[in-house]
Amino acid sequence: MDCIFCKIIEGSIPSKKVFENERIVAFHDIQPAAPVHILVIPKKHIPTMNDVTAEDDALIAELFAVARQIAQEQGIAESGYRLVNNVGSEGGQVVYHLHLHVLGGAKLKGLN
Ligand code: IU
Repeated sequence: MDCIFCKIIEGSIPSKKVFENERIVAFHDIQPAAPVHILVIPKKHIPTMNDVTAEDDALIAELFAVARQIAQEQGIAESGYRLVNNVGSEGGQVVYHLHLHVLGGAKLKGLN
């Protein structure tokens, strides 16, 4: 499959993984936009949030649970952080494999 995140999941493209189980992988973003910038992705290839179905409810809940755990492990849970999911071209999505950005470690600008 011609998907960069699927290749990261299978290990043919290296990444700095911080979490992995049977369903989810998390790794450091290669171009961090904040002191902490980790991507949390399902192993299932879902292109965008628009492609999520009710069948994925448990998976999406787990994605958020893993993001919460990572924020705690990275020491940004108490100070605060941002979870971002870009959807489609006007949403700024570049990689068409569903991912949650976990951003923190500094006062984040924008959106408020
Ligand atoms: P977006 O939400 O699709 O715009 O975010 C894609 C992110 O994936 C972006 O922050 C990139 O820096 C990041 N990324 C990566 O970590 N490793 C890669 O090989 C590629 C993109 I391509």
